[in-house]
Amino acid sequence: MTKDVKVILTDCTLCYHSCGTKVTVEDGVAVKVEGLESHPLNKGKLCPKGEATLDNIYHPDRLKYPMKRIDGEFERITWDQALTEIATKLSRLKNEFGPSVLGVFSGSIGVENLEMAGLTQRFKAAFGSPNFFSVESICYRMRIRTRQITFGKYPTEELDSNLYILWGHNPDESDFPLRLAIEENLKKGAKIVVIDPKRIPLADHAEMYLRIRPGTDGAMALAMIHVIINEKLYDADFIEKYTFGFDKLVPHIQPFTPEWAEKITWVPAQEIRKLAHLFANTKGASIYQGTNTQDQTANGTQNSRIFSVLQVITGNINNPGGWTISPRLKLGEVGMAVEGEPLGADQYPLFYEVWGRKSPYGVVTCVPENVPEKIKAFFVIGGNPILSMPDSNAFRAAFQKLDLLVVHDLFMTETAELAHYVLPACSHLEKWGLAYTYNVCHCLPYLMLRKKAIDPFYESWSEWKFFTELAKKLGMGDQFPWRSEEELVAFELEPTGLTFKQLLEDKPEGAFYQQKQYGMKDGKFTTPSGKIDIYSEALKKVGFDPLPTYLEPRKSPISSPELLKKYPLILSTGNRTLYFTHGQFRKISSLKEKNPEPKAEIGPKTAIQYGIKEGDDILIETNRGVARMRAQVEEKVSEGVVLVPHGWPRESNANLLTDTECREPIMGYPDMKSLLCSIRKV
Ligand SMILES: Nc1nc2c(c(=O)[nH]1)N[C@H]1C(S)=C(S)[C@@H](COP(=O)(O)OP(=O)(O)OC[C@H]3O[C@@H](n4cnc5c(=O)[nH]c(N)nc54)[C@H](O)[C@@H]3O)O[C@H]1N2
Ligand SMILES: Nc1nc2c(c(=O)[nH]1)N[C@H]1C(S)=C(S)[C@@H](COP(=O)(O)OP(=O)(O)OC[C@H]3O[C@@H](n4cnc5c(=O)[nH]c(N)nc54)[C@H](O)[C@@H]3O)O[C@H]1N2
Ligand code: SF4
Ligand SMILES: [Mo]
Repeated sequence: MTKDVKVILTDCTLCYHSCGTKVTVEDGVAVKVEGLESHPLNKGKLCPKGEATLDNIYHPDRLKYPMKRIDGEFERITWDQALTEIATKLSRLKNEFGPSVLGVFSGSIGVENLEMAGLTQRFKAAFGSPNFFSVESICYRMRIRTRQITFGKYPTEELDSNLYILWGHNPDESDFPLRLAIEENLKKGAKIVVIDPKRIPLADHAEMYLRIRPGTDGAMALAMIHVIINEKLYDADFIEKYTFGFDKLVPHIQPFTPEWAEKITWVPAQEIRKLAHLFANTKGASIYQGTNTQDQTANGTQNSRIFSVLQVITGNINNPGGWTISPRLKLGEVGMAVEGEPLGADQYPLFYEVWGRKSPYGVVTCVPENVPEKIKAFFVIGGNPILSMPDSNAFRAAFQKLDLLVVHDLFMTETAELAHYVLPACSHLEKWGLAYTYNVCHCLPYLMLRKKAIDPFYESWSEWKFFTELAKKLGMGDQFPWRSEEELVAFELEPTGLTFKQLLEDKPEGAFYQQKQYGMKDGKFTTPSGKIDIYSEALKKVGFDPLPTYLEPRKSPISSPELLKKYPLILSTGNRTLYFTHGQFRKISSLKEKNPEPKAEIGPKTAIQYGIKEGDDILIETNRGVARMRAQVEEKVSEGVVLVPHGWPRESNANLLTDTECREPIMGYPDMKSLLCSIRKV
């Protein structure tokens, strides 16, 4: 008999980049996943994770059935039993304590997974709770917010540039599409600068490599502004036409000299001057701010402000290779508004609201301290907060106090192990969705249908099916009106003018939904001043400096000399590896072989000082806890600094070392990049 063979064009969601793929399906079984040549991000290539897609999708450890934890053991139950019991418990909690006792969390796979994030958010709103959390309150949203405050809109760096300032960003590990683009642009004469405590591979191609002390990037960037202003390297015409507050910036910046910055950052003043010249004299230059590196430190919001001001005063806005404001993609809104404010909104008002524009996100670092008083039930949809959120012990203790913890995932994660109910989720090949590369991926306005290529694995359900069926049990089925996943996606597409059918039949490979435009058009910005706010009333209103400033990390050689006696080394956590996404894929042998163990990287002198050799098992300790890893002694790593990866299980979990209470003051992000630690051989 001949086989039924189909080739389906869709995207990869094994990390947030959403590369284009071709999936070959034979008699209902996916047998091959390749890169899609016509896709503008990955141009036919796949990273090792993407190549291992089928090992993940068909992994024997995938969750097959709904399960309930009874006396510490998981037992298989039916979906109907799970949903009935969850609904009964939720209703009881709501009657007794009100709807905001429910908190929901969606993970990093959800940021660009519109259906997952949207439906999770919708569910809590239909239930009546404002408490939606996601990785957005530890990653990336801070920069979106800050750029919105500054520009009214959200400009992003492009894939192509004339000067790539890799500021705490290592594309070889974390940004496959950008790495491919840099390769091409290097051939055309593009330049690179690397600012990093580790000499990353691209430093070998760089004009300059600056070895910075973690957490001090803001100080260096301020000194660059100092040089650009005082040596008159700025774009006076651009500043005059499009900005507000430059006159206030000039006196404000005077104390922040390169010599001041050298003492703080360990980067020589002369190098800072040189970089300021290179940056100001290159048209089409961009700062590629580490995707979370600059957020997860005490100066996070201000770092994003300083980078914005650097782009602005050099006129690197809306020009090819600079930061560009993409056309906004309007989609049908799956999320819903709800009364009340999420946890953290009062403490971190700018994260929640700016100029009356509210965001649905609560501040996740506030969760542990509010369980069980305010939060008694919690849903985790596509995330693993026990490994990924700061201070795992605090999250674990909090989750153990919940009346109800529900996890919807493909695998039994460390978070799922604590759950009352674990529910099997469909992978991206088993459900319909909408893929877009807009937010994270360097302003490429590209849209594609994420296609259901194969049937769901055993009894796994999509987010649409799970929330729709649970809503029915709770008597709020009318709030989930879509009768199928396809209908939901068609609803999302409505405002774009593209239809489901068009994307399926005419544009299976995806399409640019709008063309990018350079230039300043009418030159108006949707800020209160109508210009780009170098001086920000929005920041002033909530009690912070309206001009860019620097705040030393709370745990550092300068700000906490007492703590330094016990913890003399600087700790930065969460450097990415190409082979894993956060806590995922540790069971896929082709990937695990490439990166078999968690490695703490230290410089050779630091190793000698602590009597540690390459390959030794070591303990890393902070004031919050201890983690065990293998020592990797590397000349590439700055002395006095310890770099550890996150996402490893059990005793190697880097978030045993981090702290929910060590928060950035404006938006509440945890410090994961500039802590203090000690190390010792086991
Ligand atoms: N393969 C893979 N790709 C991923 C992910 C993944 O888990 N796996 N995760 C995705 C997600 S959600 C995110 S947020 C991004 C993260 O992306 P990024 O935040 O850009 O992380 P990295 O690319 O690992 O780069 C971090 C670099 O910053 C350096 N660094 C550490 N501390 C500091 C500091 O204080 N200052 C400076 N200047 N440099 C510092 C490190 O040495 C490292 O080279 O990656 C995304 N891509
Ligand atoms: N110390 C330290 N910690 C960090 C960081 C750091 O730099 N340092 N980085 C942080 C950052 S930037 C981020 S974004 C977070 C990420 O944090 P998380 O998003 O919590 O991390 P993941 O391990 O990727 O969890 C995603 C889960 O979703 C599941 N999943 C995959 N696809 C689907 C699906 O379609 N449906 C459902 N329901 N589930 C699915 C996967 O199996 C996996 O268990 O980690 C953070 N943690
Ligand atoms: S970078 Fe790799 S894992 Fe991420 S979407 Fe592309 S192929 Fe998939
Ligand atoms: Mo992230």
